[in-house]
Amino acid sequence: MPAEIKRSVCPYDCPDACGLLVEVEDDRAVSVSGDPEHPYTRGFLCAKMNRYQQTVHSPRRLTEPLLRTGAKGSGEFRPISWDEAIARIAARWRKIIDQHGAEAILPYSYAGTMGTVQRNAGHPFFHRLGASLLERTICASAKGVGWEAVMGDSPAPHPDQVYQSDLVILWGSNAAATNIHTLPGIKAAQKKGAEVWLIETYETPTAAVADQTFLVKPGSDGALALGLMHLLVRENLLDDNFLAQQVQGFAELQQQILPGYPPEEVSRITGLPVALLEQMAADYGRAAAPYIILGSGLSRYTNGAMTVRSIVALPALIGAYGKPGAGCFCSISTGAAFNMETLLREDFLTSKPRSINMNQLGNALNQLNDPPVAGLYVYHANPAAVTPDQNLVLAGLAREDLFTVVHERFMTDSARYADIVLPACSSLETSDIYRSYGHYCMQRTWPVIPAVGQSKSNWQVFALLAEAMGFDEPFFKQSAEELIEQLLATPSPLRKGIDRAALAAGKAVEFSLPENNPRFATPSGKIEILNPQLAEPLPRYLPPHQGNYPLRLMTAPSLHALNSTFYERDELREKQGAMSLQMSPQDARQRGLSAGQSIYAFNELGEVTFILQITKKVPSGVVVAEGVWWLEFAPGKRSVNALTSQRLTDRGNGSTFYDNCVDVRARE
Ligand SMILES: Nc1nc2c(c(=O)[nH]1)N[C@H]1C(S)=C(S)[C@@H](COP(=O)(O)OP(=O)(O)OC[C@H]3O[C@@H](n4cnc5c(=O)[nH]c(N)nc54)[C@H](O)[C@@H]3O)O[C@H]1N2
Ligand SMILES: Nc1nc2c(c(=O)[nH]1)N[C@H]1C(S)=C(S)[C@@H](COP(=O)(O)OP(=O)(O)OC[C@H]3O[C@@H](n4cnc5c(=O)[nH]c(N)nc54)[C@H](O)[C@@H]3O)O[C@H]1N2
Ligand code: SF4
Ligand SMILES: [Mo]
Repeated sequence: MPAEIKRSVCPYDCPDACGLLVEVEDDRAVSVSGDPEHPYTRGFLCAKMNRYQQTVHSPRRLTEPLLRTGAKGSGEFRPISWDEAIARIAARWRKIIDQHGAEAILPYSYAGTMGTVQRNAGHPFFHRLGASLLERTICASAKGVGWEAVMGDSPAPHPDQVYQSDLVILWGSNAAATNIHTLPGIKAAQKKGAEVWLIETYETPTAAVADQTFLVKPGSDGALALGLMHLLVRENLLDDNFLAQQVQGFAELQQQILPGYPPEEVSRITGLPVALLEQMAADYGRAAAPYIILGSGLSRYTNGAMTVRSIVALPALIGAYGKPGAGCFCSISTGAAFNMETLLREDFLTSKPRSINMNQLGNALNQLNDPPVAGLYVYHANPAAVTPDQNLVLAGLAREDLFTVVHERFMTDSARYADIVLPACSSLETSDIYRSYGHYCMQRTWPVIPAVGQSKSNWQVFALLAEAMGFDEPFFKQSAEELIEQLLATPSPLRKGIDRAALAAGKAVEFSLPENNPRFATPSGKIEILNPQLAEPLPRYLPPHQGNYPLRLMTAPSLHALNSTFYERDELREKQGAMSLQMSPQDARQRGLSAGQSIYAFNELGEVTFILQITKKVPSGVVVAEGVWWLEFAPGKRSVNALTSQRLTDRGNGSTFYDNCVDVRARE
């Protein structure tokens, strides 16, 4: 058969949601490239996805259901049929329900695929079952509540607006790794004369794009924002009209920031010299259209929601909100595009089951009683690697009395602990509908190749499980396509006027941008610097967690992986080199350590072996572990999350991956 080019979407948890062109020959994907007709990603892909076919047709793909034959974690299994796998799961779940009730079963999923239907396929099933609910707050929930505290439901600007900015501030965003499609707009603005700043805790690859990089002490950005506000007041750089008409509570804030955040104090907290703070405030205050692109890393701290809230309030002082190319870009929320109840089916719940925070899986598996977690069903997530407090998570997964099912494309750290492993389809083998959290497009997909081996999609597996559990609602008998049609049949203001023919042809189409009327979607209609509904009505600086170890650990994303995804690819792993810990020359010297040496980082939670990388890009007092490595490729028995804690954020119940301290020693 001659090769054919088919459209698809990158399914991964990345704001860009790139349009793909997949070259298919003899039912195999032979090459993957960017779709030049995508309105935002415009034809280029990141290095990870350029060879997506190597993931899809990897010799590591799981192709048949497996039953555990060895110890948990050993990875020893034998193949079984789908019929046997489903029958075993249903029989064991019935036993668990008889003994403990359905709440003893816990689903664990996150964002292996971002497709609306496949991502949420388990919700109706587990609601109907009465299983424990999972609070899915591992990623950016503190950022969300931080934005909402000030801006309510106000939508984010169109990401192309950056082009109109004259001062772009990448505030805790490693866009070169995690959001590369913002870079063309930023570079175009720069070419027209815009200045680009990066505010970070170490020099990430994105520093190469920035005109100035400001390295702050981890967790101190809230103080930086409040300190800049203090200086804007002092230097009389405020937009008084805007403050009077569009902002609630500036007078109250002013009373607090004048005594509370003088530059000397902010310099002590952030580590930035006073003169630099003064320069930043002056440049920011005088810019015509300053635009903040806010990453989520700085929200993954015990003060994360308050930090975001303080930063989001800053542009209000100079009237930047509402100006083209100015303001703050947090994240795009287009959830209203579909009636999600059609899919989530909360009406299937007959009681209110307990809710378990996914960041605290370790506690849940080891400490819960009445009932205990007796059954765990993991799909499109890799909790053994990505969840904090890995030692506790692995101890839980090793429990002989825990029945674990993992639906996966690869033999991940989590799959190794399963009693039954089910093979999962890749996104090229399924139908779905995608939105993005970085731009305003949606796109529909159909399978472009047949399922690899005996793999099945999330939706298909839940249909089988529903049948085996005797759920006879017609809902569970639909196909994914039928559900997509239903989602599309319900109108939504966001989808009004979209190009239906293009959507049906598999192209990405752009939503009509929400109208800002009233201007700010808050209870007062104004930007709420003072939010009377919160226990803390005004932003203030909260310090991050104070650990008993001297080095702050940055658990940052890798350029060549996406969370624990892409470790199946030898060439991408090789580009990362070894699982390393980056340290400043000064901290290495102090400990008598040298580059390339096997070292271990440790704290009260555990210890992790890394290969030491010494670099001036990391300041003293900070160490950096990029990537969430599979244990199979780790130099020791644990990976980075054995050092991260289950503590939650100040608001939003989010993860605190960046808010941990360690020390480092040479491995004897
Ligand atoms: N290549 C690649 N792309 C990815 C991912 C990946 O793993 N790899 N992950 C995907 C996912 S799930 C998400 S949520 C996003 C992640 O992207 P983001 O949501 O932006 O989050 P991070 O990249 O974790 O954090 C951004 C930056 O914040 C910095 N940072 C940490 N603490 C502080 C602080 O206190 N102050 C300041 N100013 N900066 C700080 C970190 O060093 C990091 O470079 O990216 C997605 N895209
Ligand atoms: N140290 C550290 N820890 C982190 C982070 C970090 O930056 N550093 N990032 C955190 C963040 S922001 C997030 S969002 C979480 C992400 O955590 P997860 O959502 O668990 O992300 P992944 O590690 O990418 O694992 C997704 C898995 O889903 C599988 N998969 C893909 N498609 C499908 C499918 O269609 N069906 C099924 N059944 N499986 C599929 C993939 O093979 C992959 O193993 O990790 C968090 N953990
Ligand atoms: S990971 Fe992100 S940048 Fe890379 S192809 Fe997917 S959506 Fe695009
Ligand atoms: Mo994430």
